[in-house]
Amino acid sequence: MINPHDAAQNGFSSAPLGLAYLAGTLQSHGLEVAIIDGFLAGLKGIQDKVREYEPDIAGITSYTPGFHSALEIASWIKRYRARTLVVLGGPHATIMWKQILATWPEVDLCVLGEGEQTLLELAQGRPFTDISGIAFRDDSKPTRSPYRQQVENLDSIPFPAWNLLPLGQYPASGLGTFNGVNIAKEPRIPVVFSRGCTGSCVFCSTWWIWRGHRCRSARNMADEIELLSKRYGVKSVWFADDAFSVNMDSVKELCREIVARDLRIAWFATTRVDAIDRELLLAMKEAGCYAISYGVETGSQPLLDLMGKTASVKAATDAIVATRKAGLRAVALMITGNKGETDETINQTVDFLKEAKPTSIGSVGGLWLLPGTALYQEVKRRGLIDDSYWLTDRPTPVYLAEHDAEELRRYTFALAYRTKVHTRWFWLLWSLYRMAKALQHGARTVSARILETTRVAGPVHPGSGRYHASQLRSVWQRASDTTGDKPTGTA
Ligand code: B12
Ligand code: SF4
Repeated sequence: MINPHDAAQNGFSSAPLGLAYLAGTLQSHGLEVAIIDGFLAGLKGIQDKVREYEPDIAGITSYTPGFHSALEIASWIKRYRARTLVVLGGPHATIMWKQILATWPEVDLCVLGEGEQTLLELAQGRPFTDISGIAFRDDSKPTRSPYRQQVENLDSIPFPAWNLLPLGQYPASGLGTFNGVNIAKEPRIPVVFSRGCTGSCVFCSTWWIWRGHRCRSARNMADEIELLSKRYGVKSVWFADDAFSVNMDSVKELCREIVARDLRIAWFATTRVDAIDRELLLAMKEAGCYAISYGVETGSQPLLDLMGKTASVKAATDAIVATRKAGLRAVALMITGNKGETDETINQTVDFLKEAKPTSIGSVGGLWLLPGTALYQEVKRRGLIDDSYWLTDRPTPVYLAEHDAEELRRYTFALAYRTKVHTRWFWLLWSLYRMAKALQHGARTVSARILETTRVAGPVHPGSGRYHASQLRSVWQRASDTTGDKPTGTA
């Protein structure tokens, strides 16, 4: 199982949880498996390990950003050992399987969505035609089997194969001591309590992997944390769920389990603003939670509605204020340059930030266009992009149909400094001033300085990370549609 070498976000990556889950299932059936994490090993390290293992199957994770590094590994493996079955899984393979199989012969097969059972059947040597949830070539034509039913009871999935990863080598993230844990020193390890989300925001592709929302039992989750803590000495944990607390009662029960078992961990989670209340916040704090990231996106209600985000600005304000009052850090994940964004909506967002006062802001500086999303489909229908974009290794495109790069920079600046959007003249003068200052002090550019202020400690999802000016240089073009299927789960 291979995590590509280009897997980091702002230089940070956590242990590859999805691959650990897949390996856990294979291991529990007595199959031999290894995980190679390119984040730790780099491309050369991946190649050395593949030479050492001579695998029958090489499974590679593919996100849309960084997809071409997964391909780079696939083609090297095929050149090195042609009879290794090269399998891609993860979001990009799930959505773009048709294009992938039509274009890159080095990929033998794509696994669609949840992967444990599918990969197990592949590894057990079942014929492709008997396995649901895969895409392959039938007489050189890309085809797929029926989608696989999601695992109904998440507790039935074996725990991730943590024995295959050097957990102590993963980075710590954040600052401070919580529940007796110095999070700046302890490697932060991901877990998931639930899979999927109840929402269907127009820019998000999570539905493709998980469809609806499912939750583990509190006892099963606490068992895993206990194992991580007692066997591997893990103290800092990240709940990598898309929407951690959608099932609030289950989370309360989990918190009780953590306290009752005296599991001394410090942890944080990401959730929806409408999935929190005071009682839950207090329970989370008592169980060692120190921060919550909320997918707020904007402080403009009409924009939220356009995004298909079934949450209100008021709920976001209430959630953030209550989180701070409960003594937890509140991170607001924001997106600038949404559909319908104007100076006015940015100013509304600034007002929201001033009122709610989140501890920090996570902002990507633009709205990413990811295949499979309703937004992507719309932009495609308007002829502004097409699937041939993904044949190249250009950066993930940003939605620029309504705003140019300069405007996005102004917006990002306004959010970072929580100040009203300035006129273009002010912006120009300010930029010149900063440029002169920057030249005075050496090499760093004005924009780099501005953009640094938008960073927050740790990964924030979705639509998070650092904004690169190059990502705004998206190239729109026309061509044919090669996407696998229509998104039925997105708004
Ligand atoms: C942890 C995480 C990260 C971590 C570590 C990633 C890692 N290698 O493990 C870090 C912080 C590095 C990261 C970075 C980014 N991430 Co991220 N991340 C997540 C997050 C929160 C959890 C992933 C996880 O562990 N899930 C739980 C496990 C069980 O699921 P899984 O990984 O999807 O794996 C299952 C299936 O997908 C499948 N599968 C996956 N890989 C494979 C491989 C094979 C061979 C097979 C058979 C099956 C298979 O089987 C697994 C088990 O069922 C998800 C959201 C989510 N909740 O899933 C976003 C998510 C994956 N990230 C996303 C994005 C956009 C990013 C960034 C671009 C963010 C940014 N702005 O920089 C970067 C991209 C970095 C890069 N170049 O690859 C998107 C991906 C969208 C897309 N279309 O690609 C997601 C879905 C968030 C979202 N809702 O939009 N991320
Ligand atoms: S953006 Fe967040 S709330 Fe919306 S569908 Fe994705 S995970 Fe759910």
